[in-house]
Amino acid sequence: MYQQLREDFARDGVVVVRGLFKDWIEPLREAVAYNLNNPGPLFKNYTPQQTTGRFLGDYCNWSNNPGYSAFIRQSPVAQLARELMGSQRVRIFHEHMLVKEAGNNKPTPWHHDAPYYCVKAQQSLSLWLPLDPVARDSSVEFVGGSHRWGKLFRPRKFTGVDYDHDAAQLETMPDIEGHREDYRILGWDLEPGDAIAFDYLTVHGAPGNRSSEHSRRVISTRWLGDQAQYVDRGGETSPPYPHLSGVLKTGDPLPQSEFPFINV
Ligand SMILES: O=C(O)CCC(=O)C(=O)O
Repeated sequence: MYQQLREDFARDGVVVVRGLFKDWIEPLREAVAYNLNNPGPLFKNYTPQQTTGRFLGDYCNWSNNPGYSAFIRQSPVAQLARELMGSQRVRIFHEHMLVKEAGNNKPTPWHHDAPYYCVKAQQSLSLWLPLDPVARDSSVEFVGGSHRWGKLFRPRKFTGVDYDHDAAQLETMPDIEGHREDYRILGWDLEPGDAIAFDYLTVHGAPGNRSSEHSRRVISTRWLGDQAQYVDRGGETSPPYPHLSGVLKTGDPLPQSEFPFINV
């Protein structure tokens, strides 16, 4: 089952996985409802000016949210991540809830995730798992093969503003939206149970939620393979891990207590 997916993932840096998570949709909907009712310390409204059609996010709550924990430890996600990354072992970095309410008109800017993170890894994978049907024109989309560009672009907040520090003087993301025809853009219609796996280096973005009827509720879980090292990015990271900064230095192994390997 995994061989074709693994080849596609290696070539494109992104792959759609159909139907694997059907049994996890109801439990994850409950887990997201719990999260929205009990926001974590890092909860964000990326659309503070809006009262409807908001874009809400939260992350790093999985160990306090039984539904997220069960998904991470008991669903097929860890095995899928290991197979696609081709690693011996698989560890959780964090989960990220991303809810775009009906009628949301806020695109998620084109970006890739690696430069936001306090981690460097050869093997990485995020699984973007929608809990509602998502039409192609409301779905996250990717530049096929961009994980192999050999570039790191300056992080941009989901509010659309660039990070104010840039210790590494990273490149600015090209204007992909303005030149879509120059890129191999991949995206899919998704039903609950489907998911998209992508490398931390793969460039991606998302339009607003064009559905006027339902939210686009998503859980992205972020995974790492055998070798993953802490990186001091010289300033803000997303997620922030203030308790690790100053304790770990670039090149240190990640602590198992915070980013455990998951049995598969
Ligand atoms: O859901 C979105 O709008 C963006 C998702 C994303 O950037 C991610 O999961 O890394």
